[in-house]
Amino acid sequence: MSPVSRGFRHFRRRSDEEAGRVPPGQYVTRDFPVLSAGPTPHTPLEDWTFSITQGGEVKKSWSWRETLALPAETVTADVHCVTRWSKLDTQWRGVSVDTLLDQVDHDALYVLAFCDGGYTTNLPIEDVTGGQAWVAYEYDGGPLEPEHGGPARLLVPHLYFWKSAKWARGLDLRDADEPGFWETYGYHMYGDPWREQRYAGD
Ligand SMILES: Nc1nc2c(c(=O)[nH]1)N[C@H]1C(S)=C(S)[C@@H](COP(=O)(O)O)O[C@H]1N2
Ligand SMILES: [Mo]
Repeated sequence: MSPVSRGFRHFRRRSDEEAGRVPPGQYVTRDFPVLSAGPTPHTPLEDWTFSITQGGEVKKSWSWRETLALPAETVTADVHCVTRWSKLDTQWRGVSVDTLLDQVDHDALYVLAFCDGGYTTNLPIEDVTGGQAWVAYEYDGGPLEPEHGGPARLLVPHLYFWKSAKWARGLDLRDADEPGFWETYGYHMYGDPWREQRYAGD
């Protein structure tokens, strides 16, 4: 077989594989677009904490050093933005949300992630536990860049990427599912890319 058709077969195989990994209405990009609703915050690491809160009370809080000292995981995941780009095989390192919530006694059903800059997003507890969500502080083997949410962001790759809150500073435990920033503006409360839950009513 000629090198040309071998190259073609290789291309076909990869696009077939990608097709099964790309949710409906999405296209694959190799860029890493920046989508931020406001300016990039620059909180000094000595002032940074990640907190689990409930009813206005801090139940547990980790400094930057304490966060780095927690067991870390390397994660490879596909991410899907509601503006229709998907990025395959993104590589992250961070702390599983399980590791954080294991240190807190609670029976909450939802969390509202909160961030420097005021962004929030709501998630069911079921979707941030069971090895599905991380507080990520490395991307592609280096520190997470400020534009992409550094020093640390939430990573919840099985939901649309707006749920992966950048500059995350904590999770507020909730009994009820209350909309966050984009959800208040009509984005879907849950945001499953495979069911195209882009906007309320999808
Ligand atoms: N704090 C904060 N987190 C955020 C956003 C934001 O505006 N502020 N945008 C969300 C949206 S809509 C997307 S698609 C991703 C974009 O992440 P990126 O800029 O690293 O691509 O971050 C999400 N997390
Ligand atoms: Mo987005």
